[in-house]
Amino acid sequence: MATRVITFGTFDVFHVGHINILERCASLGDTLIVGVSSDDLNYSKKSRYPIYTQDDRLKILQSIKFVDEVFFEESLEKKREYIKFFKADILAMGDDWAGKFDEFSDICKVVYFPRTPSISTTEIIEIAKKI
Ligand code: C2G
Repeated sequence: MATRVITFGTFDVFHVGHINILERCASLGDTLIVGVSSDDLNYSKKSRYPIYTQDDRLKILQSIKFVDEVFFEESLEKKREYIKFFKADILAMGDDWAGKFDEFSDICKVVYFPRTPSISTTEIIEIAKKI
């Protein structure tokens, strides 16, 4: 049976670290589903909105060849619901989240990949501010 992989993220100011994690996630199965954190979810976590709107972030993700399905992640509390709704066999995330989603290993396999070093949205924003 086809293996369905799910991952979550904001994917703001899209960069190669994002491509690398999506490529790795996709390599685990046949279908990659991406939960894109909504603008409101980001605001509730960080007290600021992402640079790119949720619609633009969704559109970018939809256009990536490794990605098959996208949806807005509206709440961090709904991961279990999303995993079930999208019938995911595997939840995969970068290792900045290592251990954080182990609670879902009763309904799917949980995998963490190493982050791509030396690149992040925060760093790009800081560099852009200085220019
Ligand atoms: N990532 C990576 N390497 C980088 C930067 C990011 O592998 N240099 C990965 C992260 O580990 C994550 C994904 O890219 O798996 C998306 O990163 P963020 O947009 O920062 O997502 P985040 O805010 O961590 O997700 O439910 C989780 C939330 O949606 C938040």
